[in-house]
Amino acid sequence: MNNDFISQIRQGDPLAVARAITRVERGAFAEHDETARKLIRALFAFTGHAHIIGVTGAPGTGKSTLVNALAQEYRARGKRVAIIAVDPSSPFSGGALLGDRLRMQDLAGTGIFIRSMASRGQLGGLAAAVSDAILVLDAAGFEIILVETVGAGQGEVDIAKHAHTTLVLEAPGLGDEIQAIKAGILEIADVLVVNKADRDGANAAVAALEMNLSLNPALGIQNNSDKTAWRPPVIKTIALTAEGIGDVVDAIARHETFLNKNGLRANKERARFQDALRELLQRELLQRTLRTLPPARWDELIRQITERERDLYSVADEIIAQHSVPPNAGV
Ligand SMILES: Nc1nc2c(ncn2[C@@H]2O[C@H](COP(=O)(O)OP(=O)(O)O)[C@@H](O)[C@H]2O)c(=O)[nH]1
Ligand SMILES: [Mg+2]
Repeated sequence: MNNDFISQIRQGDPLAVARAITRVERGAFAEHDETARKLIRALFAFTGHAHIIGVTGAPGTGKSTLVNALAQEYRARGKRVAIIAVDPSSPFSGGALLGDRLRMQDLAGTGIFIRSMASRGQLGGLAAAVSDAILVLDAAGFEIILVETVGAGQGEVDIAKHAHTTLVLEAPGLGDEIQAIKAGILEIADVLVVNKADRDGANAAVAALEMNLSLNPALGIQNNSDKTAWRPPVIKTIALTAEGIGDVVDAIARHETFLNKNGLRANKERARFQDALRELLQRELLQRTLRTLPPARWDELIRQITERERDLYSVADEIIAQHSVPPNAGV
């Protein structure tokens, strides 16, 4: 790996950082990409300093607007900030692209790094791409990394697991039910934000969330032995006018202090890398196994299964026994 490139990334040079993310993104979706691996290997030792903030919630709740406002507030407080906007739902949606372009214009010249990433139809690849992009930004010295995801399904919740602090967004007027409760993402919230507080129903949404927190005392308990409790604060914002944004930044800081004081940051990191390593192994083992299996043999095995000559389990056992990778093969 070119040392100039690595030092440009580490200095936070925006073009080098953008190029690095393009490489790891390509690597995450490719079958085997040695460049992307070498890059992460070279950068990994310099990571571990950023505070990663996940922002999730139903489409239209105002995540992008809030993330932009948060980034500007952090900037005003002298922090180096980067944004990753993940849009797994609509990789080809012109609307999302247009929205992202407007956002980038909005942030042009502010020194805030922003990057959007789409799934290309593979959630597994997307999670790996986001995970690696976070590492690049961390190594590049960004102190705050904001990751925006649509909170609708399992894949998005997984991406939120990479965060040290997870914000769950609600907004009144998207239907009478609280989306986070419906989607079961309240469990992952460290800070609850009721955005669009300029609209009717914001106070009712706050009350519903507070009631839910009281009814489920387990919410907010972080996973440690002495069951140290963190009750997620519920904060009203008007992201459009940046009202309440300072309160959100303060709540995130309190959560960060709470994590550090109770040794819980390490738990978050363990959860994050356990997930990432599992996913990496799954992809690697599958790819390496299939690479040693001749296509004709694969077709024959599929034929045997469809003709009911053999069952799936014995075929899988055979493939694993005969074709899993010997050490040093395939790399
Ligand atoms: N009235 C009102 N509208 C908002 C507020 N925040 C965002 N919006 C609008 O809500 C729409 C969706 O916002 P966006 O940030 O794209 O939501 P996302 O889909 O969750 O990323 C946009 O038209 C925003 O301008 C707010 O605080 N009040
Ligand atoms: Mg958005």
